[in-house]
Amino acid sequence: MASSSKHPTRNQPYENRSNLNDTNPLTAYLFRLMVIKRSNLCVSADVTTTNQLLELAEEVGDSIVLLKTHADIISDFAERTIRGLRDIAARKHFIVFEDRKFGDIGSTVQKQYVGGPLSIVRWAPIVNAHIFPGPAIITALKEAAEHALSGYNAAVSTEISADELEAHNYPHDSPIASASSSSSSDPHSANTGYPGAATSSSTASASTAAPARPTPNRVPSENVGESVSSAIERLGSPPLGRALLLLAQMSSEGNLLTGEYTQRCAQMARGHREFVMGFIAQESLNREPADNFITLTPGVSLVGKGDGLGQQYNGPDKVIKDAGSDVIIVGRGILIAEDRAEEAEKYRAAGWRAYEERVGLRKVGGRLRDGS
Ligand code: S5P
Repeated sequence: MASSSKHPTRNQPYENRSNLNDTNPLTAYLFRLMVIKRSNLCVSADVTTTNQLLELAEEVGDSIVLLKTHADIISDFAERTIRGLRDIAARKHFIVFEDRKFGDIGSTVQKQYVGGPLSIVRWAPIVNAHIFPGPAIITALKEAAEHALSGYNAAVSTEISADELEAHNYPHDSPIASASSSSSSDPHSANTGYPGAATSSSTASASTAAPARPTPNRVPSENVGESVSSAIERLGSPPLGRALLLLAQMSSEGNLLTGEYTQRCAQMARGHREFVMGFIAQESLNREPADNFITLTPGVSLVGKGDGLGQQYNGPDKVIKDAGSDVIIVGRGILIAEDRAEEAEKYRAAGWRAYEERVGLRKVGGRLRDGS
C-alpha cells in the first residue's frame, strides 16, 4: 500500500477535494468553508461554563472553521448553551464538533448520542468515537443519527429541537425512515443567520449522507476577489447530516493507538465513507486511491512541547506540511492568550500558510496573500 506522502490528496487543494466523488457532504462543505475563510483551524473550547464558551466562540469565530466542545465539562450546559452556540456558529460560519470520544457497545452509545442532558445529536454536526469496541460503534451512531434526523423537517438548520428529538427518541425498533421536505417549517430556520440558507438544497433528506454537496457552480474560487460574506452566501448553509471522526492516533505520550490499531481504524472508515468523514490522527491516513478522509490533529502549539500531563505538542508546519494533516486543533495555545482573537488569527495564518506551501499554492517562505 502506498504511503500517505504519495497519496494524491496530499498535494490537492481542499477545493478540489471537495468535488471528488463520494466525499462526505459535510466534509465537502467544510473544505469549501476552509477555502473561503482561509482557515484550517479548529479551536478546542475546553472551558467550563456556558458564558465562557459563548464568549470564546464570539472571540475566535471569525478565524475558525470548527469549534470543538467538551459539553460534559460545561457546568451549566442547557438549552441556552445549545441556542447560543448555534446562533454564533451560524453568524460566524463555523461547524461545531463535540469531542465526546464515544467508546462503548452500540446500544449504549446510541443513548449517549441522542439522550441524556446533552442530547448531542441535536446540536453537534460532528462527533468522534474510538473503535476499540469494534465496528458496530460506527453503525450504531450512524443509525442513531439517521433516526434522530428522520423526524426532522430538513431544509436549513443544523439543529434538531428538543420536541422533535423527544418525538423520535430511542430505543426504537422501526426501520430507519428517510424524510425529505421541499420547504422548511422548522421554527429555528428563519433564524439560522446563514445567508443563503433559503437557497440551500430544498430536498435535503434526513439521512446522514443526506443533503447533496454544494453544486460545483458554487465553488468559492470561481469568483476570485469576492468578499468572504458573499462567498459564504453562495456556499449556503451546512448540510443537515451528521458525521463521525474516528480516533486513529492520539497526541498523548505512551498512548496505545498505534500500528495495527490505526490501520484497522482506517479500514473501518473505508467501509462507512458516507458517515465517517475522517480521523483524529497525527498524520494523514489516506492510502487507497478512493481515500479522501479529512485529518484533524490535536496537540498543536506554536510554543510549547508538552503540558506535564502527557500532552505532546507539534507546530502547524510539522502537522500540516510534514504529516499531511488538514486541520490543526488548538486549545490552550489560544485559550490562555491575553488576546484570544489575535492568537487565533496567528494560528489561522500559520496553519493556512503550511497548507498553501504543502499543496504548492505558495512558495515556501512566501508571503500570505493577505500580506502577513
Ligand atoms: O489525541 C488527542 C485527541 C484529542 S480530541 N489529543 C488531544 O489533546 N485531544 C483533545 O484536543 C483534548 O481532549 C483537548 O480538548 C484538545 C487539546 O487541547 P490543548 O489545550 O492541549 O491544545
